[in-house]
Amino acid sequence: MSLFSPQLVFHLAKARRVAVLTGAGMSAESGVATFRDAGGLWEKLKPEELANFEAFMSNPEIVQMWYAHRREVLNDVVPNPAHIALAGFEDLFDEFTVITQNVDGLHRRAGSRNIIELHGNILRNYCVACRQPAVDHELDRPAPDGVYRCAKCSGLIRPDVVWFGEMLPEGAIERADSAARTAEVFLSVGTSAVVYPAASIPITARITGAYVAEINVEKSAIGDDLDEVILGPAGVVLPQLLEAVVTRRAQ
Ligand code: BJW
Ligand code: ZN
Repeated sequence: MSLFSPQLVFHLAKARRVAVLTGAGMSAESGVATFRDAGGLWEKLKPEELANFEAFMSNPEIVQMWYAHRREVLNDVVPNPAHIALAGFEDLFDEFTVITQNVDGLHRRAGSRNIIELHGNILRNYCVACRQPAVDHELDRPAPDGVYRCAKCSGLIRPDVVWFGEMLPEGAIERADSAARTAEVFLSVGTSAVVYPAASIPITARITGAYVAEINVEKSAIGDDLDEVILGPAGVVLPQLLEAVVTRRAQ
């Protein structure tokens, strides 16, 4: 039996503009830990307490170490079938936008081109004092006090990600909002949909007329407000959905 409805395949087969919001569940099958699931990155620490600027300033070495560890994990992982299927979807529509909350860069590595990174990218770093981007070798050699510092001004180096209470990158939410408003079909994949403004994007798409489906191993906080909830791993559902749409188009 099919995991998704014939309506979803029908809408995707005739759509010209499609957008997708992705979250940590998208990269779970690559071996990247999610935030809020059991065994996730924040099982023991409350996200709102760890991922903020004040936490970084009071404990820079711990926060830097945590991000350095996550960058190392990324060296050893590859995009999974869910990322690859989304990259394949891009060729089917006039406009296909991947709006991601993920900071891992796996969509680009899988071949997606039209990507909006709402929460930044963990592979970029910059100095909190002079705002200059840090070059990789500055992160290879920690300072004697165990903290990564800027080679130019000795300011603290932080990842170019968005913490709680911080603004999203310039223009990112506007571009995402516009993709949601013009989309005929919108997919919300692997996100718990508890962090805003990202969680409001599928709702915007639905209010402005898109058919909105969620793909998740369990229903998210916004699942009840969408047209369809597909329960299953993204790496299984998305390749099947892509195949169904390509087949339907060929008929
Ligand atoms: C699978 C699977 C498989 C597992 N297949 N699925 C409106 C209302 C209330 C509060 C606010 C509001 N607007 C703003 C706020 C405040 C705040 C906020 O949202 N707070 C809430 C907690 C209530 N938002 C902000 O502060 C944002 N900034 C902002 O609004 O700026 C304007 C402003 C400035 C100043 C004052 C006021 C306003 C910024 C939010 C930044 C979030 N940053 C983080 C950290 C990034 C860096 C890092 O990576 O370390 O982003 S938090 C963390 O959560 C990360 C994620 O991108 C984000 C979302 O998590 P995600 O992706 O959904 O992961 P999980 O783990 O929660 O869920 C995984 C899902 O996958 C689960 O559902 C699984 O079931 C599923 N899954 N395996 C499919 N194989
Ligand atoms: Zn500096």
